[in-house]
Amino acid sequence: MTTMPLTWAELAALTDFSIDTVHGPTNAQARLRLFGLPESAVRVTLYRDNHAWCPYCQKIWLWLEEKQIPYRIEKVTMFCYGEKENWYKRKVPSGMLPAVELDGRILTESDDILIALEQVFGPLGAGMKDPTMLPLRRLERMLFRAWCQWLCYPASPQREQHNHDQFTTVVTMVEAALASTPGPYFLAEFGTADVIFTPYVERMHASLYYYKGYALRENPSFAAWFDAMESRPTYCGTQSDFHTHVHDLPPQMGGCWENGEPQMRRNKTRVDHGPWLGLPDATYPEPVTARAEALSRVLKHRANLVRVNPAADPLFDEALRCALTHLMTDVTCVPPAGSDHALRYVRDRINVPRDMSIYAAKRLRTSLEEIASLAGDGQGPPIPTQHRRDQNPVDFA
Ligand SMILES: N[C@@H](CCC(=O)N[C@@H](CS)C(=O)NCC(=O)O)C(=O)O
Repeated sequence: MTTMPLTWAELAALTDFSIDTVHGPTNAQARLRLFGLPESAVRVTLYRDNHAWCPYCQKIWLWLEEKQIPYRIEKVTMFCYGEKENWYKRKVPSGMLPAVELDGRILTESDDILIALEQVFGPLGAGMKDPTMLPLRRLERMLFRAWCQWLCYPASPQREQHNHDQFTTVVTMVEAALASTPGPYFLAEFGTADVIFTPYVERMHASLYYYKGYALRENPSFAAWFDAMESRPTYCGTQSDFHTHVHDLPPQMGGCWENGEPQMRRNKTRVDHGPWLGLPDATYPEPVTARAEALSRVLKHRANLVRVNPAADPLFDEALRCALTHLMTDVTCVPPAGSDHALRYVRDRINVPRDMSIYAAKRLRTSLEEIASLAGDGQGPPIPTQHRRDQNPVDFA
């Protein structure tokens, strides 16, 4: 017997997921954040990328969320994804992100932005210029350089080993810094030091797992730090997943180089094809709302998803309903022949946290893959590595 997928109306009846984007938990969809205050309290506008991917933007974003400073968000396209908006180029001629407008004054450069915000709103734990911060800021840059050196250049086997050793030497220094304080954070209390390490440590974790077979989170002090960060709803609201990072990094970094080792190959297969639940990109318990969130986000963008998909609209519409039926009910319905590519096209283009949170994305990727596998093993068009115009935000405006 063939099971029919639910209709769109039946699917819509299965989710009442909603969050208060303005006053509720940290989220990538908000255009305004008030934390219970009136709109008249807003003195800050954060200009950040549409994809909620830019690491320097994440730094400012997380800081504002932790300090609960009311702010507006204006989203701008990064060069890799599409055309930079003219209104933004008039404000910031370089087009670089992030920028902040503070009481009408435009600020750029994430470190300078943090310093200016601290002057007005006070520091978050130890401030940017605190003597305890300066060695940590230098250490973060050292780790960043060792990571780039390993990830972003092709290397002979000897050079690869050298780059690995250089990176793990700096990791040992970071481990020592983390272990030297009483709690899991970089200083005695959570603060700006943790915010500064967050964006690139998250990207290192993802990229080294996938391109080098190296698990940053298996270092004990890093493990405790990641666990502590994941206990903060602010961080979880900004957190991306391995799949998003590893495919967003190559155009941004000018290339990421695989080392071809067996562990690397296993990790790569896992990130690209699943299972996604259980990957170490998130280890906190799955929220009970994950599936309902994924469904509600697809419903919101359903017409655009169908329009941009390379497959014929009616075919993809039915296949997508099969995947969503599986997502919500665990019932398996066979999608139309030829829809395997179309479902995997979406599986590969869910962007965390832009589209949905990490567990919602894991659930949706799982159902898309499960249903696609019933139609065949056809993959979607490859994810580009020179740009990500396949993620152009104008398609979802
Ligand atoms: N030093 C700057 C670096 C900012 C930066 O490199 N931003 C990148 C994004 S991560 C950018 O805006 N690139 C232009 C673009 O991609 O459109 C800072 O700390 O703010």
